[in-house]
Amino acid sequence: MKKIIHIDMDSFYASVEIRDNPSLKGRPVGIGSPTEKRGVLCTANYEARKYGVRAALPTMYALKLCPDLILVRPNFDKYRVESMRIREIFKEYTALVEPLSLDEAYLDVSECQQCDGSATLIAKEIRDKIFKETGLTASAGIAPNKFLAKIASDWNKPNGQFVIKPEEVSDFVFNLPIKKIFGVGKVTAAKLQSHEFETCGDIQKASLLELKNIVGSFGEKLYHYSRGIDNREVSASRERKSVSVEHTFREDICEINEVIIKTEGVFEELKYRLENKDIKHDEIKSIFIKLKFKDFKQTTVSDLNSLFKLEDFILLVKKGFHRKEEAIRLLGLGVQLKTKKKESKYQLSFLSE
Ligand code: TTP
Ligand code: MG
Repeated sequence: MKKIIHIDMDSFYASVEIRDNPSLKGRPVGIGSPTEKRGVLCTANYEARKYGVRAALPTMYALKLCPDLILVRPNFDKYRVESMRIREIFKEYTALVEPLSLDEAYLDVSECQQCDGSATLIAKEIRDKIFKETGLTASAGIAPNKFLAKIASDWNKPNGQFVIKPEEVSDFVFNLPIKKIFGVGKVTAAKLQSHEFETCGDIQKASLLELKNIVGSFGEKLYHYSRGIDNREVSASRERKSVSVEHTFREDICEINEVIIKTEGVFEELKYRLENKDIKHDEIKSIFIKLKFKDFKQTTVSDLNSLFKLEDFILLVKKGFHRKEEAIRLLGLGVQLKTKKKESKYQLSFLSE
């Protein structure tokens, strides 16, 4: 049985800005670009969230919800520095650290001897150290696998932690709403709800085949997650090959101009995602787009000569759209990353001769 900790910083970008400008404390703060640039928010502090302000919301709309919102431009270099500091703390406990973004990571502490081997105490100690060294708060989830640890870190947020012991897993998942499962967005949730699946307990009653018929290949993960099973390892050196953002629309879009407007929004999100994963533009090999048409057929377009620019994405989107001239239900934008060259065995043996 493994001991996995998932750590996630609280309202990360906003907390860094408030720490550095204490006059913002206690006031609603959003991090994002100004309204005139069609900006969207990267995040908001918990004061702003009371008004419904949250990440990915257009800034203009956020200001309508909360007219007193203080807008601060993101400063990614600062967030990177803090991210490095927290990763150094994680490494004091285990080498098995898998960062998911600047502000979150999985830690496998199964072999860690500190705190008498108690993952609960290790998580508490890590959160205390983070606060002492950075002045920022973090939340943690402690569980026998990644799937449960990630859900648990959200359970007592902000500045809290939650433990799911192995013997508590089956009770915990039984009442867990399907929306808490990573990968179940609005569309998948609606499909499952139309079959009266609301909780993991409901899903446990379905066969694997039944789930596959409803949600396709995701059915297999759903089958296992709903039982609290997840055998994924915490991998310290996973190399990412691509990053993408996809949007499924509530209603199919048939106008190319409307598709272009949507492209702008998805592009903004992709930009944030790359920043958050600390991926620089010179690590990008190529860009691509994906369209799914109303008949669920899909097409992808990529061009090695395209650059990471909105205009280039729009050109690819137009090309894909004209392949079928049909309404689309999903738009995805992404980048392929250059692979890091591994030291070849040949070179090593040459050096040792
Ligand atoms: P999150 O951990 O999802 O959010 P958060 O840390 O701001 O708030 P909390 O964990 O307390 O709920 O994301 C971490 C950072 O990533 C966030 O501070 C800003 C950035 N981000 C974006 O830029 N765009 C987004 O859509 C999201 C969700 C996050
Ligand atoms: Mg966070």
